[in-house]
This record gives sequence, structure tokens and C-alpha cells, in this order.
Amino acid sequence: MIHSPRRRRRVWSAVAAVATAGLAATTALVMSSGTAQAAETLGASAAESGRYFGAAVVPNLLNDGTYSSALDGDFNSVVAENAMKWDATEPNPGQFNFSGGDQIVDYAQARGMEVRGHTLVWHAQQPGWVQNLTGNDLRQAMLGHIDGVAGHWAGDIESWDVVNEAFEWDGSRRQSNLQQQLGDGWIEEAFRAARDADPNAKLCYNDFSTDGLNPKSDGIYDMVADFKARGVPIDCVGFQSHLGSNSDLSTYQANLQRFADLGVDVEITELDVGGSGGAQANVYRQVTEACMAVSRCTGITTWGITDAHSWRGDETPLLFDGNYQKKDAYYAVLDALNDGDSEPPPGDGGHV
Ligand code: G2I
Repeated sequence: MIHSPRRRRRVWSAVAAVATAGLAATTALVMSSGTAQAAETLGASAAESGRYFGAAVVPNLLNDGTYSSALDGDFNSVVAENAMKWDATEPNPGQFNFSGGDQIVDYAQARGMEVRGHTLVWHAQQPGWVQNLTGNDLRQAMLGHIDGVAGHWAGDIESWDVVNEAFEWDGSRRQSNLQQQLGDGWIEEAFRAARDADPNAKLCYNDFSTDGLNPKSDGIYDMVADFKARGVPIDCVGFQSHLGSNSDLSTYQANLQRFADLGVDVEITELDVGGSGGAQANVYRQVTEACMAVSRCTGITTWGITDAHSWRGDETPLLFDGNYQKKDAYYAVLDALNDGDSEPPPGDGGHV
């Protein structure tokens, strides 16, 4: 029997909801009057096709006006870069700390943004006490963690990365403590526990280097097909998409599509592209076009907002530079979201 902490369902702020509805109505009016006017922010452009455009965020920076202006200006979805991970949320057994995640959820709800959940079970960023557990103790810790965290934010999360990075490049299971101690069944146990804890969230498997048809994405594909065939609850697959300017994306869209054809949504969950200028913008454009071409691709999240705070900052991989200036890559994404219809910004000669 898993201990279930008190569930605290959040209530949307009526004021925020009304404000958002008003804004949406105004936007709709503007959009429908006159000739096809491309939306001018990433979030609004994505929303025109029912998609979101999100960013990974850090709680402390939400108080930084420059950071929050950039976030509010262009994004309609957020994910915690670190604040909802196991080490942050359950530093000691059964003792939860939701403060950073709550800050993000409150911020998002006040602005009508969606929240992605990242991540319930991962081999990395486990607190020390988990790393030393074996056998059934580890199983109970995993199930208790999912129950506690997904239960706390039940109703607040659009989609959870239930399990993160459990496969190797060759399509085999990563030999993590979870795999070694719990055997192959641990992933489906995690998904079933997540469904119990938050029946409203979409449940995703999330991984990197799955940017085309390759042995790793094959392995994940086989798992998802098996889960769907056996009724294991899974609703979506996250493609992290940590890329470089010369990444080969020739089978990127076909890969998204084959997962969608299994009956799950697909999401671009941690997009960033090392490089600069037109080469970087071109990769961003290809990813965005691929998502737009797959009807079950529900949205794109970039892994941060500005190069100033990126985990790979020296590769300048994001859409805003270190001074929060929009890069060529930004305009390439905006253009792709608008199906090629966005106006170049005044005075910008170089955008692709
Ligand atoms: O590694 C890039 C991403 C790959 N996919 C899963 C993501 O969860 C992962 O995010 C990164 C964060 O961007 C980093 O910010 O995950 C790292 C941890 O594996 C994060 O780095 C950690 C540092 O290693 C810690 O020293 C630091 O205490 O961030 C922590 C919080 O700032």
C-alpha cells in the first residue's frame, strides 16, 4: 500500500482565466479581420494550429524582469529545467519539497500557460538515499515518489515525462540502478503509478538522440508498440532534440510520424541547437516544420530561453542571445510556425 499524501488540486485564478479569455478573443478578432495576418509571437503562432510553444525555466529567474518579459512575450508553456526532478522534490525519503515547482506552476497558471512535468523517474539526479536502495526497497521508493509528486500536481500538468532516458544508443535498455534492480517491468510500473496519481495528465516517455530512424528510436518504438498492444498507459513520446547545426534530420519527420501512427502524441521536449546564424536557424526551421507536418505533434519546448542561462551556453543554442535579442533561429521558427507567412522584422536583413 503506497502512502498517498493529501492531494491539493489547484484552482485556476478566475481573474487570470477571464483575462486570458479576453486576450484570446481579442487575438481571434484581430486574426479574423482583414487578410491572413501571421501571429507575431511563438506561442500565438503555435496556438493557431492548436500547439504550444514552451521553454524550460528556473524558479529563481522568474523574478528577473528581463527573463520574465521574454518568457511572457513568446511562450505559452513551461517546464521546470530541474525543479521537479527527484533530487529536488524528495531530498529525504517521503519528505517532499515542492517549492520550486509550485513557483513555476503558480507563475504559469497566472498567465494561462500550460505546464509540462519533467521528470518522475530518471537514472540521473536521484537523491543519494535512492542511489543506495536495492530490490523491493527501490521499487517502493519509485512508486512512492511518483504518487507523491504526480499526486501533488494532479490537475496542473498537461503532460508528464514519466520516465526519462532509459534506452541506450543501440536500442537496449540502459543498465541503470532501476533496470538492474527492478528488471524490464519497471517502466510500465512507473506509467501505471503515474496514471493512478494523476489521471488527467498525458504520460510521456522522453529521450535524446532519437532524432530520426535509428536503433535507439527503434527500441523505444518497440516498447511503445508493446505498451499500446497490452494497454499499458502511455499517451506521448518526447523527443528531446539536443541538436547541432550539422545534425542530419533527413528522417526526423518520418520518425515522429511512425510514433504518432502508434496512437500516441509526439512532443519536441528539450530543443536546442548548437551554432549560430543561418546554419543554426535552418535546423530549428526543419524541426519546426516537421512538428507542423505531423498532426499529433502537439508542441515544441526549447531547453531554456536565452543563451545566457543555457546548460550548453558556450554553444549559443537557444532562440534568444545572451542579451535577449531574437536570433535568426527565432525568426526561422516563427516563420515555420506561421507556415512561411510571417513578416520579416523591420530592418532585419539576415533572417532565413
Ligand atoms: O542535460 C541536459 C538535459 C538532458 N535531458 C534531461 C534534462 O533534465 C537535462 O537537463 C539538465 C539541466 O539543463 C541542467 O541544469 O540536467 C542537468 C543534470 O543532469 C542539469 O544540471 C544540473 C547540474 O549538473 C547540477 O550541478 C546542478 O545542481 O543542474 C543542477 C541544478 O542547477
